[in-house]
Amino acid sequence: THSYTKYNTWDKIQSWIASMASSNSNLISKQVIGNTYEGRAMTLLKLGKKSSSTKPAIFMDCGIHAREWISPAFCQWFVKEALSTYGSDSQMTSLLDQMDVYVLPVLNIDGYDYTHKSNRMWRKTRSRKSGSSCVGADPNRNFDAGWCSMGASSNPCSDTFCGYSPESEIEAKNVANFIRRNKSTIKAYLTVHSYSQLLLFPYSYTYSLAADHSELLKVAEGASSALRSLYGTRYTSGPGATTIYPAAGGSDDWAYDLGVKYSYTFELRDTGRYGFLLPESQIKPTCEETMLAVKYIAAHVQKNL
Ligand code: 0X9
Ligand code: ZN
Ligand code: ZN
Repeated sequence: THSYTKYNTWDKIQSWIASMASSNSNLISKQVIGNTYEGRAMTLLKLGKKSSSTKPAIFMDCGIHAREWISPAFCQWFVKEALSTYGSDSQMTSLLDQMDVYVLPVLNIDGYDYTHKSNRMWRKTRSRKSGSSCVGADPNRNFDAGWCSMGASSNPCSDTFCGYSPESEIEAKNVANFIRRNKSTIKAYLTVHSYSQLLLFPYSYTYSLAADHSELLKVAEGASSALRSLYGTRYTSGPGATTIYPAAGGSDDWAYDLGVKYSYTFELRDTGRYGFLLPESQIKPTCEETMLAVKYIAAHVQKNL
């Protein structure tokens, strides 16, 4: 059975998605944005008060990297909190009244399923191509942003393989197509990873500073302080290239260059004690503190609509 304080399998998450969407129809709807390489439906949840006009939106995905289990746990937590605090929490109420929040609970579903069934440390997709016996590409090296120019590998056996071309991975392509289709309404792009306790923003494919660098930094620092206020967890914020490492083909840089100004990558707990194997006892505190950061960013986006 599904639990917000456990690492749920894809089967559990899939039925959770269906039940969330059917039991809260005034605030939530779902749509399939495509299928994964292995044929699983990529279902996007849309949270927000129904409106007759098109609302501005925030897009958030989790589980780009298969082994980063705290990430999908956070997307599930976010949906639960949004629905359960709408009407009582003034900020959440105002957010969902004014904006829609698209949540993709698991982007790399095939990889996530593989980490539950075969190899806990798998990172990439599960696509195959004749000519190589190695499986998968790194979906966060596969977006069309300085593609494969640095911090990525053209070797199909590498964990940071950029793929055979930009958006060669159907999961990246489905997300990119959705964001392109909705680019006039999407004001923020949030992507959730682990671990290292970082709040990153563009660029990672170049050392050049983003045009909106100072605003992105100010908002990241405010979000990090909000996060720290709950349990004292320290985050570092900055551009990806200098804060973690240069790495091209990431979804954050791609969304930013498309015109989505507020583009952030979260690297959740911890700083390496448990790494990807973060104990389930830390799901609740990690998610509660991260909610504060996401809500801080959302409030800033709302203020600047
Ligand atoms: O390397 C990544 O894709 C991310 N770190 S992780 O340990 N979760 O793999 C960082 C992504 C930062 N953004 C870009 N490189 N565009
Ligand atoms: Zn990651
Ligand atoms: Zn809560």
